[in-house]
Amino acid sequence: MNKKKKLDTTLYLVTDSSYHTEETFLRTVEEALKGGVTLVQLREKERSARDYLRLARRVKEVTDRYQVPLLIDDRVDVAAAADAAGVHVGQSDIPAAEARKILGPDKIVGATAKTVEQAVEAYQQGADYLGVGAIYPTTTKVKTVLTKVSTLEEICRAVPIPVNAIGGLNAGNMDILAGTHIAGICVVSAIMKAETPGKAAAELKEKIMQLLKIREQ
Ligand code: TZP
Ligand code: MG
Repeated sequence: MNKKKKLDTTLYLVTDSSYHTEETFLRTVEEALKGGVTLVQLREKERSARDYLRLARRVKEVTDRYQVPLLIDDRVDVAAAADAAGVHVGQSDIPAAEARKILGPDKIVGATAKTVEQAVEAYQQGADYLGVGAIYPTTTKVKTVLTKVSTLEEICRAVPIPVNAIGGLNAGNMDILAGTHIAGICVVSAIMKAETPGKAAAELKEKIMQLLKIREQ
């Protein structure tokens, strides 16, 4: 039996702890959860595996209280050790198929795709959802190129799994996604850098729900 909870990627928070103390970081994640974030990815690029695991366990204590799945960026070993809900892998991480093999059928495996080919491959390898972007230039530390909204939509049509848009998105500019078949949005700075992350998350949630609802009409 597949124990995987139904995946809700509507408002997907990808974290960045670099401009926080650990306590303000954890508080920000908690405020975001209160504001309605449906999925959290812990994204750490500089930490040792041991420190990544330690932080993952602390973040999971928070996400568990809100019954929101926690995914770990890049590191399948950290995801497994922390008993996180799953992992997110990019094009330079271990392939989705290997992540699936290691974590098993009950964990969530997400993948980054910037082209239809990458999207189809990740889907065929067992990815549960895709992150596609960057839609806008981003201030978050990442090696990425811009993805056209038309490519995003082609990807949505090419795979039967949830596709999320990512990159520079905020409540004021996400209308560009109207009419596409995305399942949700991923944001980093729109929440992590917000003065009131709870309010920011609630505003983003309302906006994205509206956008998804209009499409269904
Ligand atoms: N992948 C593509 S863009 C991006 C990642 C991880 C960063 C998005 O961050 P922000 O702050 O929401 O632009
Ligand atoms: Mg990665």
